[in-house]
Amino acid sequence: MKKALITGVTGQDGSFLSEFLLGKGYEVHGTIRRSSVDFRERIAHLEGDPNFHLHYADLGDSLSLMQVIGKVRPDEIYNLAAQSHVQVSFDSPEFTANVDATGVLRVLEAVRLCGLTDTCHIYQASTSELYGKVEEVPQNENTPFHPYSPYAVAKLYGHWIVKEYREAYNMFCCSGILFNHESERRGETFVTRKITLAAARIAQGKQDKLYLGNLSSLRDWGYAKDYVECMWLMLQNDHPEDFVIATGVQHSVRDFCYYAFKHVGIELEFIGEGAEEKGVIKGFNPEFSIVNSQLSIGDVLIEVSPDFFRPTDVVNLWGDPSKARKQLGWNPQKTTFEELVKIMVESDMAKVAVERASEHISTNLVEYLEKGIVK
Ligand code: NAP
Ligand code: G4F
Repeated sequence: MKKALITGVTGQDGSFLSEFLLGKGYEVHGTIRRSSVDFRERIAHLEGDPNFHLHYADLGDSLSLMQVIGKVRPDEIYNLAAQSHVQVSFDSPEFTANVDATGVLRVLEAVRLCGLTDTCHIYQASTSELYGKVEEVPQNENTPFHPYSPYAVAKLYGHWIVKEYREAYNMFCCSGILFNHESERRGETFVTRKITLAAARIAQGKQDKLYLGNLSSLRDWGYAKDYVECMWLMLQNDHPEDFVIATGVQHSVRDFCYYAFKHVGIELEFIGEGAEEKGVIKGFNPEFSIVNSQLSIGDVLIEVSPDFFRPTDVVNLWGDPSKARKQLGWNPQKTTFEELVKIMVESDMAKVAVERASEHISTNLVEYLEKGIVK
């Protein structure tokens, strides 16, 4: 039975990759960090699987990495752990560098020091943010990098140190240059999930407005569940090579809003420009039952807030996945943009409905307790 170690197993990609590898018959090991609150929501359903094991380790702590890698002796390592939020990297640049740059070095060195140089295949989570202030559109494996945030600069070190260890020590280590990939498990402060949650809350009367930053920013958004397959394919390849993983289709943040609200039955139009731009209700689709009866045509649902502008913003990411399609046989269009938005919106509509139901139950319970109906 093959053994895989996933750093960052509690994250969006770590949870999908765990499911994928368990489905392929792997023994899956994941690293977790101690937290004062429950942080294992995304992998809770896997705990109890006899082939799924968790270990404490931190990318800032070489000894913990040596311990887990030495104990598990994995055939494959997927280094997904990172401070992954670009805007947060401006507030915590040193922490981001320690985890996203030096952390990669610690993983590689731990593999070497544990005597696994010749046997262990390593996947590094590189990013389209490396293209940053883009020098070419669309971007492929040969496009020059121009990182444009503390996050991207740290990830660039991770990318190059992987290449260095591949060449210096002949290790099977490679980087997937992944463009944005989203899902119903995406962190709630990334723009897509922020939008789908807001659309669900607004439709169900739990939120009035959505405040966003740059609406014109362009991204190549794919479905995380499809992308983890490509990580695995890269480690089954004959040679360690880097690949761009993307859909090849580009949309703006504004488009994402339009389609997310469309999937709850609200047609939006955008009026005004720059910081004055607003997303306004143009109409309703009668096929959807909107719980929020307070909404009317002309209501402003989206406004721009400078709080979400970045000191430097990456505004034109568009990937060319031709190499992955040809060499790995991977299908970049398995889930289309509209399907992705629909998956996310439907999941958030259900989540908000459950929250509303539990609020309703607890409100009634308080009332019944007060009236002595329930003791
Ligand atoms: P995510 O949901 O933010 O998950 C990040 C994971 O890293 C979490 O499990 C987190 O653990 C862990 N982590 C953070 N700091 C750590 C540390 N010091 N030591 C050990 N673990 C640590 O990110 P994701 O979207 O799944 O992305 C996975 C990887 O792909 C990241 O490296 C990200 O930078 C990269 N990437 C993502 C995208 C994308 O669009 N999603 C695109 C390109 C590249 P806690 O749960 O304990 O915080
Ligand atoms: O959703 P985002 O925060 O993702 P970003 O910055 O592209 O980073 C994600 O994708 C990278 C791959 O390219 C990963 F490496 C990284 O780990 C992460 O997963 O922002 C997307 C765009 C940006 O241009 C941002 O300025 O949306 C714009 N945006 C507009 N309003 C907003 C908002 N972003 C966020 N998070 N919140 C807003 O209110």
